[in-house]
Amino acid sequence: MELTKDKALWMYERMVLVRTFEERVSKLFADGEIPGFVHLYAGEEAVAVGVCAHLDHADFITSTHRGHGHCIAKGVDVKRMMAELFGRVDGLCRGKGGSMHVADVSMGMLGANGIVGGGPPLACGAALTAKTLGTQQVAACFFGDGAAEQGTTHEGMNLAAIWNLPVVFVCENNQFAESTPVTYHCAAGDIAERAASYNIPGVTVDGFDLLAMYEAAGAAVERARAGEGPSLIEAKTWRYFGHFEGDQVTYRTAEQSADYRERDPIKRFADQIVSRDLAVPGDLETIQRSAETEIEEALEYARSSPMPQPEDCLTDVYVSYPAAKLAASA
Ligand SMILES: Cc1ncc(C[n+]2csc(CCOP(=O)(O)OP(=O)(O)O)c2C)c(N)n1
Repeated sequence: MELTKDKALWMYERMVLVRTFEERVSKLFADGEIPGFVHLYAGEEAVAVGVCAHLDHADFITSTHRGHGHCIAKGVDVKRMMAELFGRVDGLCRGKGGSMHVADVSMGMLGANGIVGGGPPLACGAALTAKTLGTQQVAACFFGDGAAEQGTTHEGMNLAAIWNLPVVFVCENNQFAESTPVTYHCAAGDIAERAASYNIPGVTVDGFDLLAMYEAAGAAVERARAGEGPSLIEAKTWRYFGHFEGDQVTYRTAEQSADYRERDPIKRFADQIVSRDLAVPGDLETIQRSAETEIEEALEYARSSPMPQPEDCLTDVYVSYPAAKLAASA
C-alpha cells in the first residue's frame, strides 16, 4: 500500500501527540489534578493511528476504557479532551464523562466505554445504520484481549458477519486483562484465529509496527467500504503504563517492559520514514515540539475552564427531574 509523505507525517504527528498527551496526563493524575480513573494508551499508538489513517470524519469508531489514543487518532480536539479529563464544563461531555467516557459524536468517536466488551454491539449498530442508508461509512471497533472473551464481542462479530456489516474489529492484545495474562484467559493460540468461526478474514499483526498496522487496516477498511463485510485484526502490543494510573504492576517484569520500550513504535516509524526519504530529522523535531505546545495549551484551556454547577447534574440525563420539584423537596 502506497504511503505518501503527507500521510507518513500525519501518522507520526498523531502518534507523538498521543504519547505526549499520555505522559503529561500520567503526571497530572499523580499530582492530583485529574479526578476519577485514568487508563493510559502509551505504547499502543501504532494500532489506533494505523487504523484511523484509513478513516475520515464521517466514519465511526468505538473505544474502550483506554480511549485517549483512539480519540486523538480520530482527530478529536485535545483541548476539549483535556477539559473533559479535568471534569470541566468545556470538556467534550461538559465534564460529565471524564477519561473513561469521553466521546465526540461529531467526529464519529462514539465513546470511551467503562463496559469491557461494550464496543462491538455499538459498532454493529453504527455499521448497520451506514449499510441501511448506503452511506459507505465504516465502523472500526477497538477492544482489548480481555474484551475478546466477552459474549458481546462474539455476538458482535457473528452479527457483523451474518449481516455483512462494514466493521473492522481491532483487538488490541496488550497481553493482559488488568493483571490476567492472555495465556491464562484465552483458549485460542491467537485471537485472530477466531475469525474462522465467523467466516471472516482474521490476521495477527505486530502492533508495534505502524507500517504493518497501516497495511492490514487498509485492506480491512477497503473490504468493508466495498460492501464485502467485516474483518478481524489482532494487534500484538504492550501498554507502557499500568492497567490504570496507580497500578503497582506486580504481574509483569521491569525487564519485559524495558524490552518493549527498546522496540518503541514511534522510534521505529521515525527510522522507517527517514530511511525512505519521507521525512528528515528536522521534521520529526518540529512535530515533537508542536505536540508539546499543543498539550500545554490544552492544559491551560482545561485549567481555566469552570467546574460544572450542581444543577448541571440534572441536564443531559435520560430523565430530567423538574427543578421546581427539586427546590420544593429541599
Ligand atoms: C463488563 C465488565 N467486566 C469487568 C470490568 C472490569 N475491568 C475493567 S478493565 C478490565 C480488563 C480489560 O482488559 P482488556 O480488554 O484486555 O483491555 P486493556 O485494559 O488491556 O486495554 C476489566 C476486567 C468491566 N469494566 N466491565
